[in-house]
Amino acid sequence: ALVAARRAMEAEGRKVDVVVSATLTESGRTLSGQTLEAFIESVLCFHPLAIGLNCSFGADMMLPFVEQLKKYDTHVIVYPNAGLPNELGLYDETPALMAEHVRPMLERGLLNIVGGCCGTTPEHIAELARMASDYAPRKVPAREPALRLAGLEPLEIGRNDAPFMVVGERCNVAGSRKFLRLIKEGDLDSAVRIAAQQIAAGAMAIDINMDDAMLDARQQMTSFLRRIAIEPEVTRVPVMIDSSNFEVIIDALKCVQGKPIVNSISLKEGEAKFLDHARAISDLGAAMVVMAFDERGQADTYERRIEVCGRAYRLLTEAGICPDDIIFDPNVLAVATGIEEHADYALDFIRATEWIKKNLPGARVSGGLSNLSFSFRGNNPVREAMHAIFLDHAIRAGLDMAIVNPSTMLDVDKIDPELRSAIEDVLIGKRDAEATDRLIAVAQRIAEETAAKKAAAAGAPKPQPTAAPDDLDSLAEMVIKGSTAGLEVLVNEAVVRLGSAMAVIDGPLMKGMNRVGELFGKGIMFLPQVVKSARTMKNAVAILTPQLEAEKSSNGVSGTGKIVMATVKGDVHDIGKNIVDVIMNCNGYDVIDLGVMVPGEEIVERAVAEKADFIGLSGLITPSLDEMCRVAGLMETRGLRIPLLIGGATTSAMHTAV
Ligand code: THG
Repeated sequence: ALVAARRAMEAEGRKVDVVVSATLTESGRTLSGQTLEAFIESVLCFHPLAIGLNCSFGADMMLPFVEQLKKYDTHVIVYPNAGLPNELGLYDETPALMAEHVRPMLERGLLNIVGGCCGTTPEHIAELARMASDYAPRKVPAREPALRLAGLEPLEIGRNDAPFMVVGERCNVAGSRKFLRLIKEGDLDSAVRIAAQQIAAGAMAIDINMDDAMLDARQQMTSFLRRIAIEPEVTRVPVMIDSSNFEVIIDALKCVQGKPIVNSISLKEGEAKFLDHARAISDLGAAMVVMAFDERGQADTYERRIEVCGRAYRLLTEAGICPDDIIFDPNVLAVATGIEEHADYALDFIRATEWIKKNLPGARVSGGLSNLSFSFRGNNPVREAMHAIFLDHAIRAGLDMAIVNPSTMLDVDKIDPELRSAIEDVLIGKRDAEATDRLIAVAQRIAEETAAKKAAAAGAPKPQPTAAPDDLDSLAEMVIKGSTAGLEVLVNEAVVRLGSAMAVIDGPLMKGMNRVGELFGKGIMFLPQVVKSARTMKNAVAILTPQLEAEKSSNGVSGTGKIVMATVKGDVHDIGKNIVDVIMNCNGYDVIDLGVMVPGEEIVERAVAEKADFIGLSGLITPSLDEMCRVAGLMETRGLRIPLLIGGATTSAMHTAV
């Protein structure tokens, strides 16, 4: 109604004041279940002339609720019934009696506007007016800045005494296989239970994400929000609407009663779109997460993080967005990936948090915690310990909230000291390859212990020692271990034994890589080790290259394959693509990497110009899946009949096939 009123005023070119009034039931809540305070937080951002109470149970019972209105920076209006109706539906309070019930509110200076609702007559109003003229109107107070949200109950974040905000991550089809399955099966009851469990485990809000290639996210998001709206245990807390698709966000905002957070917007498509989105969210009464992305991509250093957040803050505040409703997310990225450029990710996030809190007044800082430990997927004890230690440091730097799995939050002091020191070293200490190796070693030990415990519990036999390896096995083993000492000797011996360089690649080297894939799949090996293995592979291929070239020219096989790769337009994620780049290179491919946010036309043009053997498209967010389809269409239009490789977190065999 408030949005409609504003639009009607815009259409008519007239402005009239709007007053918002609530009726409370005996429970002290609105009919739709909100507490008075939650209701006020949900409508305050529309800046009505006054907010208050009408009708309800008579002036004498209203006083404690009117007291609750004291702290809000809006005018307060109260127009009660002439008491509760009697059995005949008539109101018995005389003008004098009703006025006496209102008097305490006037004495305490709680009112700006007073009047009467059911059962009142012109005489009641005249009596109230006479009495009100003896008292001063309420002074509208200034409010301490804080991020204020609401479900059925209010939530305040960012003041000194406000708690750190835990946002549950599990109602995310991209972040939980179980939740995805339940949504796909239409089992909303069980999906709602996941939300309830997170809240029981300490979540103060829940992140909801329905972005999946094979789901209608707009429909799933609205169905789920409507479903939880009738679960008081869930809808008690504010929601965080998580989508890369702005249409999903707008649809979602239309079915949320309280004051939610939108997750997220960014500058990746330029200032105009960013501000349009921010205004639309603000118009619908929500706070917003601003990711540290811009036209150049994802901010992944300290300098880039503060540059992008500082610029976004200036643009938003100039556009009239209240700083209290701005939440920056300076990108929690995976550490210990084995890639040197990632070493400072955790520390730089923490430093950026500190900078934002100091330099961008009013703004809050949030992060998606579980991203941090993606290299240790499958090893939950290590992941959970990393999360706890990171949070501990980030909160001290001013982090206000994080998207986490609330049921696995650990107390830092209970973490194994060796593990803790290895993690601290990776996050904020030495941050070098050695630190990563040490953490991997500890992680491996923990994974093995867990596996052994499981096996013991299942009564499985211990693995048998393997037979003594020959040289070819040693070569495969080096790939698995990612070591390079003595590689050249082994590679050259293998060429002699197998008769060609190609046979060495197809034989022991690929055997090693396949085993790496298997171990990674089982969660026994982690990303940093895979990257190391890929490097061993690359070195081995480099040793073999002269011989390979000679073999090729002698048997007339065409040159090494050439691939044109890009993260598609609309998306800035490229960590996966860069890893694929390394691996393709290691396998002897010529990789032309066009970077991020690349328009389809440019990708196809370049592939034609380079006579590429295939195209690789990458993207993490769900809209990228549509963009990949569009690029495939462009290839068809150009008559480009080369294979297309699709990669990214939200891709699936199904989407690729379709
Ligand atoms: N910033 C903002 N929003 C975000 C993120 C962020 N939303 C999504 C994501 N990042 C935060 N949410 C998750 C949810 C789950 C996991 C990681 C981040 C996760 N899941 C396990 C996995 O994939 O290994 C569990 C899988 C399963 O149970 O099936 O790690 O950074 N603003």
